[in-house]
Amino acid sequence: MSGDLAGAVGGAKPLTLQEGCVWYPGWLDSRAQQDLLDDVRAIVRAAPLFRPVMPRTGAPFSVMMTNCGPLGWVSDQRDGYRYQPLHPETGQPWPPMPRALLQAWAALVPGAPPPEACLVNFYRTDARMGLHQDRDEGDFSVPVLSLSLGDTAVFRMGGSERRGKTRAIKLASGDALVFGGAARLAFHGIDRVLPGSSTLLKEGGRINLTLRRVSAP
Ligand code: MD3
Ligand code: FE
Repeated sequence: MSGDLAGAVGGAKPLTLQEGCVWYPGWLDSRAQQDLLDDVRAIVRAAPLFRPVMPRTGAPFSVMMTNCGPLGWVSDQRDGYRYQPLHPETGQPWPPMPRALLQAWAALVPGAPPPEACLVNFYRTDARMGLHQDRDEGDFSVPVLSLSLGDTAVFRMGGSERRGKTRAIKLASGDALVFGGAARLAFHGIDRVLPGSSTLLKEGGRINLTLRRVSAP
């Protein structure tokens, strides 16, 4: 069950990290974080975590994933990165997006067409995500919204070229980030998770949810 996110907006002011990239530290208060975690647990029961592998090489990701919403992001060795309406292992449709996520989208990306996919990433404390761009969507004009739960992560972000300068910020439980404009195609990744930095997840680790528009509005 999810509470009213409108009442859960954190006190910290939004910070613009670069053009199109706005960070809302503590956007979800602890009650909203717990409620969203309950939603995530229900999603994982309906759509079990899977471990994607890289196209061609078949190298496994250290992050495990699932999705909710009409489409989900998947990857395997043969067919590579893509969005599809069915879970790759169960063959079932992804569960619907919880109301709390749709409310967060309406609040932080006002006027955007509805999100079609929410990718849910699970990091154990040894998981990482290398620097990459998100380019599997059909439209880059709509921002991506990220929400973090659990242990703090060192998030690294650069520009639209891999070799450019990067900066790192610590993303904590409850933080929201919006990536629009030029930031939509910025290189980004997770350097590491800081063990023991949050008590939200009993076994530690981190969850990141990214809401995305996949097809042209
Ligand atoms: C900037 N996830 O799922 S969230 C991803 O914390 C991903 O799990 C990381 O990168 C995580 O693709 C980083 C921040 C994020 C997410 C999507 C973006 C930044 C982004 C898409 C475009 C630009
Ligand atoms: Fe990404």
